Amino acid sequence: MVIPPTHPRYRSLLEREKVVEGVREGYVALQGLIAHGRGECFDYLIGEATQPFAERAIEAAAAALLTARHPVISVNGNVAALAPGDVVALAKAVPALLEVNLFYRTREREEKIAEVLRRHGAEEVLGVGEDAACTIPELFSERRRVSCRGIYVADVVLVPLEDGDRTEALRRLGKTVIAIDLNPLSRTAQAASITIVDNVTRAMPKLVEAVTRLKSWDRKRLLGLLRSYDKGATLAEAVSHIAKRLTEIAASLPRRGGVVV
Ligand code: PTJ
Repeated sequence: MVIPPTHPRYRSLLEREKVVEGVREGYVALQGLIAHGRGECFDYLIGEATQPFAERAIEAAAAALLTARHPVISVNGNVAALAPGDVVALAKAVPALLEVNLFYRTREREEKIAEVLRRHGAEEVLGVGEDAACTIPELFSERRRVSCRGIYVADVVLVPLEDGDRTEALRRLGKTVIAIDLNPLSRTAQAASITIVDNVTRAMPKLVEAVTRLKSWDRKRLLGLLRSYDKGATLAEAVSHIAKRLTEIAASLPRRGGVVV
């Protein structure tokens, strides 16, 4: 499908097409379309731009990744469709390991996602086939199967676009979880250690930028930045931002007395 760049919703339509293409190629779950629609709705409410609360979370996330002993980036179907190049660039910049971890796990999807990442320059992709031999306790979805060299032993895990159960299970294991989720009310957003309320397509390149910028900072300064990040306050700001925006939009809508016939 050809979308003219002049279309007012060009970027959004292009992203939708990428997810649809991922379904056609067999690596995005059908349910990924529904998840994407939910994301689009929240992006609309946020204003389809990275807001200051997201910028602050991105800085904290960069500090967490740079001070980690064993950072891992978890990749699912939607992320592979929407931001494969940025995910690989981030893994290289930190450096961090890449691991495929799927809610609707099939061997075929695992392999296809690893292939997409390799096409974008990834050298090693964990979590495919027998490599996902370790188990996250108390988690009953297919997400429980993880790489013994990756998420299982990670101290910091980046989970762009995630379901709440795994975030909670990873937190219970004492791991720092960084989530990217457009819905500030989701269980993932609430349970993560650091929540970036933004579109994965905008947040990922900004995260690569932040990691590159903060790389020259010493550990003490990075830990100071991390300590100053307040997740509760940042989420509250995201919700207030949406509420304020909607109130302003409602106030600006033209009012007419009665129905024009
Ligand atoms: O590839 P799999 O098998 O691991 O499955 C992936 C999906 C996304 C289908 C699975 O994890 C799922 O069902 O997720 P949920 O529970 O629908 O949650 C997805 C969350 O991501 C929702 O809170 C959405 O608002 C949010 N979201 C959707 N698109 C984006 C997003 N957040 C950031 N950027 C987006 N582009």
